[in-house]
Amino acid sequence: MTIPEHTRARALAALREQTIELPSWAFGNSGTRFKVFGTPGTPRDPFEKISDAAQVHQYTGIAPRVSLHIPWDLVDDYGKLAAHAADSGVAIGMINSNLFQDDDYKFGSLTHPDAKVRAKAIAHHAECVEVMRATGSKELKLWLPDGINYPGQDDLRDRQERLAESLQQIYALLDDDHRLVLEYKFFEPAFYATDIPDWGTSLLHCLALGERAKVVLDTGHHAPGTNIEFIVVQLLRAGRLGAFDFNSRFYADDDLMAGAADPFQLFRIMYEIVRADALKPSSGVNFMLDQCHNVEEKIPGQIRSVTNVQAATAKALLVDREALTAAQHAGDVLGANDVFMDAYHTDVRPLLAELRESMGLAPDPMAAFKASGYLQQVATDRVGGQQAGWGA
Ligand code: PSV
Ligand code: MN
Repeated sequence: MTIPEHTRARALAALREQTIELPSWAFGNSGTRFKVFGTPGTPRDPFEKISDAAQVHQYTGIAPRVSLHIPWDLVDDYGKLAAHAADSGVAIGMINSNLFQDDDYKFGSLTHPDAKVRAKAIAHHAECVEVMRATGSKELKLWLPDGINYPGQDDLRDRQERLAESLQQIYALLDDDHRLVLEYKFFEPAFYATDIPDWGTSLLHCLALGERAKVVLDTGHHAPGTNIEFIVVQLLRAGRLGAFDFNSRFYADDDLMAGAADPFQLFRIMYEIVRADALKPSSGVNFMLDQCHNVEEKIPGQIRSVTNVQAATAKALLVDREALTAAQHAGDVLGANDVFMDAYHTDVRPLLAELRESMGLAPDPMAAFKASGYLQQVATDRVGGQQAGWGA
């Protein structure tokens, strides 16, 4: 499609406002349960992870925040870490708690039958809130591995009651300008029954907590064939879509680069965002990546993911909404589908190059990053020490 001038101007303005948050853990080593492959130059501490994240922002111009995971990003002085982020041109975003790597959580964390274990898991969130205060972060993000593997292993309903009570205590720890965002995932590590398996369960708990509790939608956390954009619509209608964790899945929770497996799905999701005018930062939806780069270079992997989300957004902004509504109301099934697909099939690369140049950036972020020599530099500089991974 040739892009009409007013659509182009509107799209460019909206794209200039878009921001995408990066996960600190994407810059550390990760792998499968079979093997973790190290890469020369991988960060050894949270400071180096932030330096790498800042590279993604430097070349894309739309990734100004880095999400931390505690205790993976444990440091002595969070003020110093926030200052390092600011010096590097980025800010600290969400603080993710970790309820999945402690022996005490074998049978659950916030849902554990033993009140002492639940108290420990709640206290971990008090620590995370302190990190929020020290770094200026406004969002506490929770994902629970809690669940059971066998029917009868624990009482499904009691676990929900314990969860509701634990969440209330965590919510009470927050400052007035803090938000709690609650992620769901249909299975893994629990296989029979997960305590927050779906958006409905997360939403119910958020509604019980209060206005500042919202749902996190991780695109990899659904059964194959799930219509994710429908969930986006419902959560936006309820005013409870807090954040995305973008990534791609082929089989389960693969955590591959966003837009790699199904760029059309990403477009459909972003269309619902645009449709609800939820793109701008004031909408309260945090567009985050939650990914692992097991075999590809990490900084380029993040750049690719950011630009894939950006491209899907650009296409969503090109949908001729008037023509679409007219076709929908006229019962013109194929006409409506044409309008939708026309936007999807548009090559937005020239538009994005124009956007970047207007922001003082190189038109091709990947090429510019590669030409900078940063990867070679860190591979030479970062010798010795322990490369960061999924551990404190
Ligand atoms: C769980 O699978 C999850 O999606 C949560 O967001 C965790 O915090 C994250 O992965 C770690 O990558
Ligand atoms: Mn996630």
